[in-house]
Amino acid sequence: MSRRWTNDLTAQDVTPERVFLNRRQLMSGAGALGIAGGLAAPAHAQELEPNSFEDITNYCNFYEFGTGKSDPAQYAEALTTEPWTVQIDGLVEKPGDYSFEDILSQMDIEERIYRFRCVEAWSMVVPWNGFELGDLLEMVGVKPEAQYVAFETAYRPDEMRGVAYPVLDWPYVEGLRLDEARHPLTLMATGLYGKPLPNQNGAPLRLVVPWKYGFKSIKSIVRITLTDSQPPTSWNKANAREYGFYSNVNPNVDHPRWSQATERPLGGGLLARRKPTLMFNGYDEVASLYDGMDLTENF
Ligand SMILES: Nc1nc2c(c(=O)[nH]1)N[C@H]1C(S)=C(S)[C@@H](COP(=O)(O)O)O[C@H]1N2
Ligand SMILES: [Mo]
Repeated sequence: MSRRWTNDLTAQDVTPERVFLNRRQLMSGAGALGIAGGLAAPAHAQELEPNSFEDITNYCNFYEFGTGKSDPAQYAEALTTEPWTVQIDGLVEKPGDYSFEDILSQMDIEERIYRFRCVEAWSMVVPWNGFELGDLLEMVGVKPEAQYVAFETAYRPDEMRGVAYPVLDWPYVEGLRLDEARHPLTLMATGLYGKPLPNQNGAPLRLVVPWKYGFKSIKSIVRITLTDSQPPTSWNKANAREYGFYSNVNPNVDHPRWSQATERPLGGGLLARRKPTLMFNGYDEVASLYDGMDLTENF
């Protein structure tokens, strides 16, 4: 398959792996409940202080393993990722249960260095390994009536201690419009920093949509369904006022509880200055997908 997209970022731009990992390893007393998110975000989340590095760095989540800051790193080990099967169904020509190995053998794995921006205001640059979701959709054959792609995370009470708590409506679900899903930037990630995905980052297969906020990147995917209607998404179900279906990075639209105009790059030191957040996280090539849409209404 030919390359349809080229990195503009290089190894020099990458957030050091140590910083990436420390997001979760650092412990902190500040409550993180609901920060994916922000179901019950503490009021100070809007003004992350330079000294609360732990707050910033641990805001990334895998709530199936708990809402505590160190929970995913501590408990995601329990997830069995081999064997792994992805059910692909709905409006496709070749529905079925596809083994992860089978998918891998048919896809082109490449490295993509992407900017990643979380709704809580921090940002980083992550080298992912993966394949284009568009290639997978091509493999299974999308029927003409399909307009959206729905994703579902594994739901395994025996392995996921966090699903015992109704913090979200399990299983975690996400969705994309079909044109967003087919865009060459949209990646199914299988690794990061040159290694297979750690469980806490969504092994063995997770979504990465670099022009959208981090919570769109659904982890440990077991089902992909092509539909003709807009699928539900976990954070929208939890708090529709704060999290819309589109979730495009948009400095012009404030989150109800904080501005989204700036971000704090991780790895620039604890006192790293905030910088302006770019529309679509700087990925201007997706702007045409939203021509004629009111992005304040469709946030
Ligand atoms: N299944 C599932 N996927 C999820 C989440 C989750 O809780 N469960 N959290 C989301 C949020 S809020 C973020 S910011 C990203 C974090 O990804 P990372 O930890 O690999 O950086 O995963 C997203 N995907
Ligand atoms: Mo998040």
